[in-house]
Amino acid sequence: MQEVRLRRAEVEIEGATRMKVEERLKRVIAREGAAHLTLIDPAKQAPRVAAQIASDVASAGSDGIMVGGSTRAGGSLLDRTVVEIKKAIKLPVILFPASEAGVSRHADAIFFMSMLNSRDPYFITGAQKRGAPLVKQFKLETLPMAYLLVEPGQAVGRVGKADLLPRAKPELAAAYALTAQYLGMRFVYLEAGSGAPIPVPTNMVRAVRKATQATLIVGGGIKTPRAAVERVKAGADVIVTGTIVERAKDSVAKIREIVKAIKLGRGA
Ligand code: 1GP
Repeated sequence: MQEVRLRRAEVEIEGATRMKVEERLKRVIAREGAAHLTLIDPAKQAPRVAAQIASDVASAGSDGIMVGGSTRAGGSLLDRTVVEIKKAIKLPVILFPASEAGVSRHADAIFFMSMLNSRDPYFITGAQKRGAPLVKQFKLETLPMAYLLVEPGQAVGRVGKADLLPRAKPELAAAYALTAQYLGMRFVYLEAGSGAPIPVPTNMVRAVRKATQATLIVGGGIKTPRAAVERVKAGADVIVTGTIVERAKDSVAKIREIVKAIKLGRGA
């Protein structure tokens, strides 16, 4: 009897670890009101340090790790970073590629993303076309995502040649998000750019939420629980932070505060 029960538990655990990343994220959002993802750029620290950061933010309640974000984040450094992070934590590791070089076989999933408001087709379908065969070969779970750059856009806005969404034009963001939904994308990411002095405006988040059913991700310049919770209240499903863990000494405490605020924040 005892043995049967044990075996059933093992099967359940195995089933849970096999759960798709998209399903896992959706369950967190449904259960806790919002999810938090931490962005780690492999170009900014050694793989072991990245793994330590991942383990710290996991203990602070972050729901997953995004790996990527800069054009230098590829090749063996990317692979080693993903491997070390996977060894350190059980949370899903999702690729966040800046180009076709950002694909690693060791990740759990990839944001298969298109910068819809780029002026350069390379960032809309070009890099995707180059990376897609590898994504298939590595059997990566794909999370189709519209990546929309909002003013000020920072480095990624410049590199991606984005026609930045003006902060005063929430209806334009909503139109892009609807376009994404009609194209079959299930995720929309409103991005102010890493290190942005101001995050995406809340009325823009609200307009996009109203227009679509997509899982709505918001990031760039979110440094405080208040900034995070305001965006969750406006309709964000996922809050992304990156710079905090690179800069702040008390980054774990900061992440913990942000996570706590957004998990309690929706509808409060
Ligand atoms: C960048 O939105 C993310 O893609 C994170 O931004 O580094 O400003 O937290 P920060």
